[in-house]
Parts: sequence; structure tokens; C-alpha cells
Amino acid sequence: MSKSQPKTIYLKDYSAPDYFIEKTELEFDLFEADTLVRSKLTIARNTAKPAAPLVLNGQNVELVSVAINGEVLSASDYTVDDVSLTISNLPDTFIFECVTKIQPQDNTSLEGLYKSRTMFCTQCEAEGFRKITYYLDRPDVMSVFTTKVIADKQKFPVLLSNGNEVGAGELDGGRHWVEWNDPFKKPAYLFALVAGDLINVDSHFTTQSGREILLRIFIEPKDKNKCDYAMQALKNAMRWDEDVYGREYDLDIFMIVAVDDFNMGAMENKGLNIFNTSCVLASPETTTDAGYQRVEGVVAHEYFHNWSGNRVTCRDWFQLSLKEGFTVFRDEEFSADMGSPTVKRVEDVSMLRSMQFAEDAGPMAHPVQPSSFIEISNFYTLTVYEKGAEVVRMIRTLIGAEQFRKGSDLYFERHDGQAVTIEDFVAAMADASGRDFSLFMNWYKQAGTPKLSAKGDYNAANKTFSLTLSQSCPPTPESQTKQPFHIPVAVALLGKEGALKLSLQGDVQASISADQQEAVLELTSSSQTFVFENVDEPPVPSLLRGFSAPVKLAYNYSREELGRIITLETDGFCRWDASQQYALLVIADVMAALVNEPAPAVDESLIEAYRTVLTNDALDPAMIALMLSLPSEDYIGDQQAIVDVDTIHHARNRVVRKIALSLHAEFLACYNKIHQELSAAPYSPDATSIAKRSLKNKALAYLVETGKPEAIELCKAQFEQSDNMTDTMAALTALVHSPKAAIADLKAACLAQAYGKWKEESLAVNQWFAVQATSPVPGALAVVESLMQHEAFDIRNPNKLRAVIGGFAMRNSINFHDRSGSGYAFLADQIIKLDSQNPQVASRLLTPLTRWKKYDEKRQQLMRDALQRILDKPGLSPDVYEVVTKSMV
Ligand code: 0A1
Ligand code: ZN
Repeated sequence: MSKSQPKTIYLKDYSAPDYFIEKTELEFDLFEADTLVRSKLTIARNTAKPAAPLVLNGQNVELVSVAINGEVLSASDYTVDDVSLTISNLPDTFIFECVTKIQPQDNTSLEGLYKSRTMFCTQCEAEGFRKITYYLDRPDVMSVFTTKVIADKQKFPVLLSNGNEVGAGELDGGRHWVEWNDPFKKPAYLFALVAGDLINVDSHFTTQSGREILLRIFIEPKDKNKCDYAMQALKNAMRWDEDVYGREYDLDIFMIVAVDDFNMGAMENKGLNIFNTSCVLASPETTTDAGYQRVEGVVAHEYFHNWSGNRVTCRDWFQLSLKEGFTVFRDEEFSADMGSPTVKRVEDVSMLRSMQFAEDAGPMAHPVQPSSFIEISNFYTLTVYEKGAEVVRMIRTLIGAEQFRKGSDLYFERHDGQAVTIEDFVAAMADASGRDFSLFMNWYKQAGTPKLSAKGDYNAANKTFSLTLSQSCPPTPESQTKQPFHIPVAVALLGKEGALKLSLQGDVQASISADQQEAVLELTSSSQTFVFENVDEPPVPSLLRGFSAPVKLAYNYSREELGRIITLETDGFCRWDASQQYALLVIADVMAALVNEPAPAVDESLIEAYRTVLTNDALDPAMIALMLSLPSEDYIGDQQAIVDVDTIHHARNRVVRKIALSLHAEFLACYNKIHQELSAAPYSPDATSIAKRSLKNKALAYLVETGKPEAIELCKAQFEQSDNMTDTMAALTALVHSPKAAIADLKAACLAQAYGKWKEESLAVNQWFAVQATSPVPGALAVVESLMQHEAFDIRNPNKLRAVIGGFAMRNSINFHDRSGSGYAFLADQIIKLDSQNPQVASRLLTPLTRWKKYDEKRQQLMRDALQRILDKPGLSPDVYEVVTKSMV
């Protein structure tokens, strides 16, 4: 059965539910061939809707029987279609019972109840519960759940659901049952069930009020030694939420289950989080530093949802960013506190600018609070998550940390146990701070990345510096014209010796920090001029400190001015950004020159700036590594109206090589020094060691770029001797991605050796797949095709698909965009195949094809052909249908 013709749903059509479900009692009888779900719902009519029939959502479920108040209904008493069950003429309160039959073992969509390897598990957000049983599957219907799970005891000794275990027992035929009760009302999307042969690792946490919480992570026995890091991250997150937000955990037990087959990173089901193994398991031999940090961030993210998402949830799915934007903001701040705040900020902004900005400029662009959708799964986006977090961050910037905490306290207190809107969240912030956020709401309602243009004018006679800020925003699908945004612009003025003391003329909307070195200017109309007074020398303005707003900044900096920011700015973000802008100017020169000459010169001043950064012992090594990383090809492409794939790739490579050759001695010294320091102790994923490794491996990558035999030897030695995945993968990546034909045998040998070692470690194999799929060396498509035939490839596993197909289509521009169109045709073939199997994954992998407008005419045509071929597939899922049709306009 499939859904009927895809239909658009609008926020403006929201209407409260016709019925409420006070109590939900479920019984799952799990068998190999199918599962019986018995559901008993205590339902009350919404008295504001006296005549409404009961319309329950249900999809891919077989209705076995249905009863009202104990009376079994006959087929003429109700109607069923492929998405709902309707019953009319019901009393104001009643008990609804039904039995449904489902086939979890055949459920390849990984939505609803499904099997991951030998384990049963669920994924109900956003609308997966309806694939389990008939229900009011919408987040504003909140209910108390009791769940009894019955299964074969030997195969499924562990039976879990939300809340507390309230009973267990044995049954005939080797079966057993466990019953769970969750005392907190919740929407169905937070329901979870797990049945499997799992072991658990336990720990405890004592809350600020002295309650003892059992923390339990369930894994397959082979992964027993891989959950210590997640457990510690969980405890850190619990403490942090108490300290920073005053939020304490509420149940007596908090469980995490690791599953191999999962569409996303993890899911915050009440008291029973389900995690993609990639976001919870970690060991030095299989997990890189970035992997460790991801585990820490995702564990915290899901935990923080217990308040921002579960205790206070979303009224409808247009409010998704209410929980996601706020929770991402919370997890970003947590990670910042656990490591280096500046490094974290740079990483987050870098990702936002290269990925979310592209989304905001593409055909699927939507506001943080979308106004319509066909398939909500398509709206778990960088815009809702990451831009949503930026919007929350701007609220904090505007009202300050103290008022922000008051606003958050008020929000949780006012709405505990409710399903609310983004407007409710902002109202709490407004009420707590006394600030007016009406203009600010445009950040939630309008899509597109605003452009912020700035112009500075120094008047030596008056000792004033006038800064004129103007904003505009390109049209996006939902709106051709835009209202102004309320943009907080954090500014410092840099003199020859450093930041100048700031004082603003007149009564302007702005605040100045206690040390007078930073002003937050509030731009609220299309253009405003702010005048700084008592400015004794011509300053260089450093704008958008800490990336105070998600905008594209345009200021005509000279290389000298950027140099001043790089050396004198104390804000790490601006310092890094200035180095990026500098590199962009240099790369742009090379790109222009490439038209006439095959090997243009590279501006030496960039090399000198890099030399200064590389040899600055006062800087955090992680910051040095980031400052020495050239802007990504995606980010460079984003600056162009039409992306010149080949020129970007070649120009950037040329600059990389030039840096590598010019700073060879410095990179080698840096590498040797850090290598020696780190060799003194076993691997540890602490912030200081991570920072050092990031610089060491950046140096290694540059060394290998030189192609010098001794550099290749050094890399090979690191690959062979490393005791950790970070160093192993850094060395392997440098070799595999090297264009040097002479090392082909070495590459093959290292890849074979790595596979031999990782064979049994699925998560390590994923990285082995990804390093090959993302290789810029010509011929990647053939490699990808052969990887899909590899014994370790599993087309039903999303992590494998993301590593191989995603790696190629999303992180290998030069090969994916091959002029022949072979990359596009390949991706279309895969989407057509995956669409019936797993629409959510298919729809996400499709993203690169939707960006066809950014490419030259020939590529545009080839990409559109690929999209058309997908659209022509009969019975296309609503997920893929929505993305393809919106992107073909
Ligand atoms: N709420 C989860 C993410 C998530 C969303 C949808 C899913 O299936 C369609 C699964 C997980 C989070 O923010 O972590
Ligand atoms: Zn989330």
C-alpha cells in the first residue's frame, strides 16, 4: 500500500485535534513473520468540535479488529483507506481498541517498527507511529503510555519501552513479557520499543536535588568496550543542563540503545534514546577525534531534548525548530564548554556557510518555521537545525546571557507538559527581557540568507568613524520580496595596536561591552549608519564577531586590512574568517589567471601570513590548523553565480601545493615536534590532544602534497605505526587522495591492509568506504561502483549508503560533476532504486542534483535529465517527489 497522491500541508490550516487520547495501552506480540499490536486508547472528544468523526492515521498496517467500549465493530461501522481509519457518531468519551498486524522484518524504510540485524526497534518521529497502529499521530496529542512487549525469551531476552519497568513474566512456548509505563504525557513520535539480545553497560548519576538515576547503554556484546565515552558524555551533559539551564532529569532510568541501521543520527524517545551506532560507539582504534566529538555532541543533543522537545514539545511539525534549533544551540554551547569555544564556533560556522547557505539559496529553501510541506521528513534540514540554532543564538546576543536564562526558565515553567509554537518560545524571551521581538520574527518566517553590506568612512578632522550597514535578501521559493531582518552586528574597531575603545554617537539601537571593545549594533531597516566617536586613528572594522548573525557579509577589505585582523583581533572567529577571506582573494586571482596561463603565480603574502600563523606558539594548535585550511571548494563555489567546478579545483590545488612547497620546512618541524609530544602518552580524545593531532595531521597533509618521497615515507610510517583511528585515517586519506600516480601500489596496499584490520568493525569499514568514495583522483565513479559490489557493502544500511553514495555525490565535487554527466546518471540510478526501499535516505542523497541552477548550461541539462528520469519512476515516494518537483521549477 502506498500513500495517496502527495498533498501539500499548510501551517495556516492548523486546527486543534478533534479528539485527545488520555491513555494509551499497547501490547506487542513479536514473531518472526509478523507482529500483532493490540492498542487500547482512552479517548475524549475535543468539546470545541462536537460533530467531528474520529480519523486515526494508519499506514501499511493490516487492521485485524476494532472495538468501541468493548463492542467489536463490523466493517460497515467504519471506513479504512490506505492512510486512515474513520469512525463517526461517537460519544464524548470512549475506549477505542484495535488489533493491527505489521511486518517489521520487511520494513526497509526504517520508519515505524523494523528490524536492524537481529534486533527489533522503532523510529516514530515524525510520522512513523502510524506504521505501527492506528492513532492520532500528531505531536499535540499527548498521552500516558503503558507498553507490554512479548517475544521469544532466548532470541529477545531484552524487551524495552519508555519509562519505568512495571512488570515482567514468563509465558508458554519459551516466550516472555515485560511491561513499561511512562508517567509523562508524550506525543506518539516519542514512543520507542526495542527487543533484542543485548548487553548493557551501567552507571549512575546523582541529580542536583539528590535523586539517583540509573544510566544504561544497550549494545551488542561485541561492542562492550565502546561505550565508556558516551557514558561520560551523558553524565557531563546531565550536569551541564543542571548548571547552565537548571534542568534536572525526571525519570529514574535513562537508556540508550545502539542500532546499526538508522536513518539519522539518533532519536530522543522519552527515557529510551535510540542511537545510530556511529553516534554512540567509540574506541581509539575505530573512531577519529571528529567521531568522538560527534558522539559527545549527539549524546548531549538527545539528552537535552528531554526538556527542549519532550517536556515541552511542538504543537505541529511546522514548529520543528522549536525543539531542534533550541537543542542544537544547547548542544553547541555544551561542546564549546567541553573543549575550545572558538574552535567549536569556527567549525559550526564553517559548516553553516558551506552547507546551509547553499540550501537557503537552492530550490528547497524554506524558512526556519516553514509554512508548507508535502513530506515532513524532508524538513529535518540544516535550516531548521543549524540556522534555527543561529536564530536562538541571536536572541541571546540581543538580550544577554542573564535575560536569556530568565527567558528559558519562563518558557519551561509556562509550557511544561504542553505542545507549543515558536511564537510561544519567543514570547517567553520577550516577556523575560522586556524586549520587542516582532521584527525579529522575520528570521523564522522568511527563507534566504541576508546579504549584509558594510561601508566604513573615517573622518580625521572629527575623529569619527561612520559605519553604514545595509541589508538585502535574495528571493526564495516562498517569497520574492523580503522584509528587513533584525540583525545584531557585533563590531570591534582595530587600530594599529589593537582594539580601540568604543563610543557611539546619538541614541542608536546598540549596546557596548563592559570593556568597551565590542559594540552590538542592531540593524533593523534596509540601511543605517552608526557613528563611532573619539576614534583617534583610521580603524579596520572587524565585523560580525563570533558570527553574530547568519548573513553573508560584504565589506571591501584590502589584503592589508585582513592582515591586521589576522594579527590583532582577539575574536577567534573573525581572525579565522579574515584568513579565509584572504585566501579567497588569492584563489580568485589564480582562478582568473588560469584562463591564460597553466601555472599562474600565487600571492606570496598569503604564504608569509601562513608562516606567521604556523610558527605562532601562542595560538591554539587547533586554531592554527583551521587558519591554515583553505576555504572548501563548496564555499568557493558558493561565492560564484555559476560554479566553475574545474577551475575552482585546479586553482585551489595550485594554492595548496604552493603553500606546501614554500612552508615545507616549517610543516616538517611542526609535524615532528607534535608527533614527539603526542607519542609520550597513549591516545586520548581530550581537547588538548585533539587540537595537537589536528595540526599535526594538517602538516602531514601539506607534506604529502609536496609529493616528496620522504613525505610519502613519513605518511606511510604514520599509517603503519599509529595507535589510533585519527592518525590512521589522516595518513590513509593523504595517500589515497594524492594525485601522484607513482604511489598507486602503495595506496592499494594500505587500503588492503586497512580492510584486513577493520573487516569486523562496521563503523571503521564505513570510513574505509568513504575515503575511497571522496577521492578527488580521476576515476572515482568506477571505484564507487566496485565498492557497491564489495562484500562489506549493504544497500539496506544507511551508513553504508552515506559513506559510498553520499561520499561521492556530496563530498567529491570534481568527480561527481564530471562533464560527461556520468556522476549524475549514477546518482539517478541509485535514487530510483532506493526510493522504494528507503524514501527518507533516497530523498536526502538526492540533494546535489537539486542544485543544478548553479552549474553551466551543459551540466544543467545533464542534471535536469537525471531529475526527470527520477520523476518518471512510477509510484515515486512523496519524499522524493517533493524534492524533485520543487527543484525542477
Ligand atoms: N529528533 C532527532 C532526529 C530524528 C529525526 C527524524 C528521524 O526519523 C525521520 C530520526 C531522528 C534529533 O534531532 O536528534
Ligand atoms: Zn534533535
